[in-house]
Amino acid sequence: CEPREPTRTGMSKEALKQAYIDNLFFIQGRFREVATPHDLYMAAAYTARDRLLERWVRSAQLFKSSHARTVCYLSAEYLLGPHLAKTLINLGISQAAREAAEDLELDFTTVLEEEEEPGLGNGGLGRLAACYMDSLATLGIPAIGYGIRYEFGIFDQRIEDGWQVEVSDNWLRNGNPWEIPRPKICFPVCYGGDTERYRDADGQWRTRWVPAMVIQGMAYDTPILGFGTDNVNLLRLWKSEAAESLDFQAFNIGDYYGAVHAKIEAETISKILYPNDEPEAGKELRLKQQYFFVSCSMQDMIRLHLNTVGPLEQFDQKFVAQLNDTHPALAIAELMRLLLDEHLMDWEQAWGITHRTFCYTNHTLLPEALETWPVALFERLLPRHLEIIYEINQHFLDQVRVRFFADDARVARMSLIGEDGERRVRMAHLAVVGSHQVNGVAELHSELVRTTILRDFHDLWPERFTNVTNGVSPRRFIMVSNPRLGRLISEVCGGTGWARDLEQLRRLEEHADDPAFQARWREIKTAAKRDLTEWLRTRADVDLDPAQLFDIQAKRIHEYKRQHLNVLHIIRTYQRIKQDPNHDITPRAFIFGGKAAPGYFTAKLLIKLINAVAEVINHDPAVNGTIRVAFMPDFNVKNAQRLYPAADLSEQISLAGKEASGTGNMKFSMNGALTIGTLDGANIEIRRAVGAENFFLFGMDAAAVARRQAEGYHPWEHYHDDPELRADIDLINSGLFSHGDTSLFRPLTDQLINHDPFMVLADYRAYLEAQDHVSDVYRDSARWTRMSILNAARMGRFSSDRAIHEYAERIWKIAPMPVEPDG
Ligand code: 26Q
Repeated sequence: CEPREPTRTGMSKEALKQAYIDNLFFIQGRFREVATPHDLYMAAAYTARDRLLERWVRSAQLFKSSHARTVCYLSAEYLLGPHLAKTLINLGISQAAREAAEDLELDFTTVLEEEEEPGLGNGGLGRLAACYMDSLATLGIPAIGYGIRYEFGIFDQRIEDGWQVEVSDNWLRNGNPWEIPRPKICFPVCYGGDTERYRDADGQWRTRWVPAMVIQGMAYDTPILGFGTDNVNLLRLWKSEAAESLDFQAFNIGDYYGAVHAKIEAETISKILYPNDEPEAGKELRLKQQYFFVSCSMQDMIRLHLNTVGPLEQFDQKFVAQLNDTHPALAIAELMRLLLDEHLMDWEQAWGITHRTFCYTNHTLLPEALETWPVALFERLLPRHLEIIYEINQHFLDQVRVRFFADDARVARMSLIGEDGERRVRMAHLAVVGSHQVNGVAELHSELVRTTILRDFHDLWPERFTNVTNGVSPRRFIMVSNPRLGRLISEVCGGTGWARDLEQLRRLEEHADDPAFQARWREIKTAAKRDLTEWLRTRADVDLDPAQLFDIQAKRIHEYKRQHLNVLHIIRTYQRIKQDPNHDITPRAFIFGGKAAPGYFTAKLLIKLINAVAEVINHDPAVNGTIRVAFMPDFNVKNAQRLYPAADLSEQISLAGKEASGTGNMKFSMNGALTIGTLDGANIEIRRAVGAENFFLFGMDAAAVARRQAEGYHPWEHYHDDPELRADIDLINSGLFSHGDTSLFRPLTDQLINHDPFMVLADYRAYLEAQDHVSDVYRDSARWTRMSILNAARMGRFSSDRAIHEYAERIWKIAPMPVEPDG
């Protein structure tokens, strides 16, 4: 008889069944008859985890023995989404696991649904970090993702009476089977106090930081496996806790209350993710968080380096550190501090190493989103880092003065310290000065980075600037999210190789006009629309019809993203139906999803408006179900996976020049949605890839926006000149959507008519025309389906694998190190 496969590593259905039963028994202490859905999920998670760990250990051994150059991705956010389904796919045992579940009479889908996702991010930037971790492992590039293990991630969103209500996200409540605590990997992190000068053993003047408070960070590791490879990388998240020694000290002198208080204060630092996607003035805890994870991470990198390579002089040969926006930019000052003060290096050498280690990705041009911190706060919290930043600034500005003689205005503009009003540290300037490469996240965005916010820096160091257009993981956003489509693609491509080589999607093109293939394509779309309809029926109390055109806008609620432009189109369609019941309207379901920052009043009012409009339209007999409006509550990765496959039309309607890249645009298009969009962010590149004839373009481009703004923009002229626009805005204020309250939505409409900073009214007419075109094309099902297939077929470039390949080659100079399969 055949030898049995090892229970913890075997990949066959039989091995998985045995492992599952074992884990249910030995980890959860349960047998089938009494197991809760959570027990069943945990047993599945541990079954996958054992197989992950085996590959992880082999990866770690290889990387250690070969002194592999390693990418350290520094990000305050990781929006990972559920692990189980993705891990099974990457292990290549999705099918075997499903069959094992069937044999055990388990409902596989219910088991998967039981997982609580780690929502350790706000939106695009955090999700990008997760896609990049997935691609780093898939490409076999040794990497560590460093971040914060927030005890509470992004809030869960409920909708009550049409308003957003935030519910705390207690994601660790039932335990997290994917993380491995590392109590021995912990580092002290200091705050406050003063600095003092002293002479070292060689008689050199040195600085020592005498902090007021010390806490510690402890590592929690999550293994990240690539697809179709045995490479496993590490996501290392830090949890803050009281430094043990300090605890004891307080206890010894009898200050029990003080000791417990210190413990609580320490634990507060990694307690909760800030739910805003732009900085708020002077939030001290946020700065503490940033320094906390950056300090632990830099100390950990130095420890790893000393354990393997040795001399710190070679630090930048072992590591490259990518800053995901400015949130971790303090790492530059922290590495300098560690090299200067703790490892007694001289300035020039320390600066050389630091500068060669860091690279910086910018994700925004919005002035209100650029991070700056009051010098006074810095001085109080991080006095030593402020000194170091001053010294970096001095060296840097000397360089500027040499290059641009007697240009004081330029020096003031470029300084790391802003002097207009309250003195502030400019984190983007620190990031650029301390890095050897700076990139934007889409072609237009990178161009605008060079010519607007970082123009002076580009004048000084043009070679430092580059572009890497964002990408998304086809494993997550096709295979996991849309398995039906995944299977069809595998059939066309002859296997799952396309998921590692997304250019293979091109092979779909040959079938774009084949009626039989088109029919299958539509069936897949309709099935996904049915699934979503069913979900929304119970979760959002709305009845959609899968025959309708599913028109979806899902992203953070923000004025620059212009959800209100979408609402104006809905209201226009509604008025057309009311005015002429025989008006030939293409049936549509308008679907929204997205969270608003809890303190962002206008965004929350927009959610209320969408729900108020939904309430009226969905219950108006005159509409007769032709159009429907739905707000999907709690847009997170899990729910996003339900949306993308069901979309016919993807709304990417930000004001040109405002959306750095967008990544939802890519996820929709990969799933066969057509885009209605402006020439903003990556939309431009998506349109170029899929062909202008397969993209519904409208509105001003970034240059036209700049011209209009320079001329002086007067939104009320549009309001006065366009009777339909006026009627739409007036209907909002009529009280129809607010039980007669004519003032509820005034803040929104007044802003539009009088200020309209994102030029909604200027693009209104063009948007309506593009939407009418959409409606016409949708009626020609063969034409639409062809366009849909071509969209998916031409999205190869937008795989995060392509993006990571570019980072690895052009920026990090790092080669893959594949882990050979065992046996
Ligand atoms: C900063 C300081 C204090 C508190 C919060 C923040 C903060 C947190 C999150 C600032 C910004 C963010 C998130 C930004 C973000 O998600 N940007 C998006 O990044 C995507 C990936 O590059 C792009 O596709 C989007 O265009 C961009 O908006």
